[in-house]
Amino acid sequence: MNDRFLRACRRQPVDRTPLWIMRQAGRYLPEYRELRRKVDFLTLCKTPELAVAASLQPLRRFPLDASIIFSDILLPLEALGVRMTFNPGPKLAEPVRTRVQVDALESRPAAEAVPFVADAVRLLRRELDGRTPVIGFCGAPFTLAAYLVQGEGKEGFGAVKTMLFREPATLGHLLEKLTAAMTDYLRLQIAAGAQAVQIFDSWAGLLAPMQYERFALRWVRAIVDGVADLGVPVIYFVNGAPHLLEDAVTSGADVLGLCWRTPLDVAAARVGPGIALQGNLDPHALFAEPAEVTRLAADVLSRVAGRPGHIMNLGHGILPDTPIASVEALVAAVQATARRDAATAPSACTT
Ligand code: 1CP
Repeated sequence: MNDRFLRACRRQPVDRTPLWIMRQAGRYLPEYRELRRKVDFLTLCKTPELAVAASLQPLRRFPLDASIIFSDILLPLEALGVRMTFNPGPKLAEPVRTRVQVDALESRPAAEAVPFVADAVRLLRRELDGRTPVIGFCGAPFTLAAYLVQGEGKEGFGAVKTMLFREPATLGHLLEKLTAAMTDYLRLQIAAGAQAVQIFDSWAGLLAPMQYERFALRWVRAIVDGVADLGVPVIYFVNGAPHLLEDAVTSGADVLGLCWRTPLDVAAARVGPGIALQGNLDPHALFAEPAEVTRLAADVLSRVAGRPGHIMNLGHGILPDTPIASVEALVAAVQATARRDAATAPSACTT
């Protein structure tokens, strides 16, 4: 089995840096666009055979070191009774803005509300047969609340920040419910066979350190604690948060996923050696010519070369118009590190 991704999560030695790409199944792949011409996004997520087909698409093209279940961070909110559509971003039937609405959220077990996710994990494990590990995921409570309160994706997510300052107790109550639901949801995925999980905090960077602990980090810590007994590595991806790194590292996760804004060597010095790092090539770097992509990827890799625990990735999800040739250049740059390491490592039979 290819376990270099899991080994890097645990800061164990690896033959080369593992690579996977956030949003690796998606619209930059012609075969994904083809699949989506036949079926809408929610049906794709809710049909295990189709979700697994989407998860496998990037692995057919590129020798990636991990596979991620095909879904969306908002989908498990159906367990709370939230209804949504996608076009292409999420839109909720009704934003959740009042204490009465928060109190009315249901708490159905994920196994009942979204059983197709567990089925997809099982099927993906079977199809991969050890070729790569399977990553499960969820949204972090603050990031989910940002969508729930706003009702859709929106620059700045002003509605949740307004609630934070005007009605902090209501937001706290919402975050508590989301934390319980996401703990249950990750446990379901791990029980079905997910070998690592990632918590996406895509919008926690909108918070100042004064609010980050109370409204984002403590809930992430509760989820990490809530799955710790299951023994799989946890990745905490926090986007847009160079001002929060020293706090984020206290989440308890095994791996800190970084956005592209902080050079990895700087981040490594700030967080210390006790946690693996994931990232962090700027997704827009993939719009450069392939030779430049190679150079930029090599730069990211070199910044933490020799530091135990690095998983190569982008600093945020891959963009829909990304050229395939750029992903190939990224893959080649990661593979070149193994050849370079082999060339510079002392030969085993010289002594
Ligand atoms: O293989 C994979 O990695 C794809 C699976 C995946 C994941 C991990 C999808 C499919 N979405 C996500 C996570 C996700 N969804 C996040 C966290 C990662 C991040 O920060 O990028 C977020 C914030 C969302 C919310 C979301 N869903 C957006 C973002 C835009 C917005 O309005 O705020 C979008 C475009 C979606 C829909 C969606 N999810 C996934 C896909 C492929 C799509 C596009 C739907 C389509 O047209 O096919």
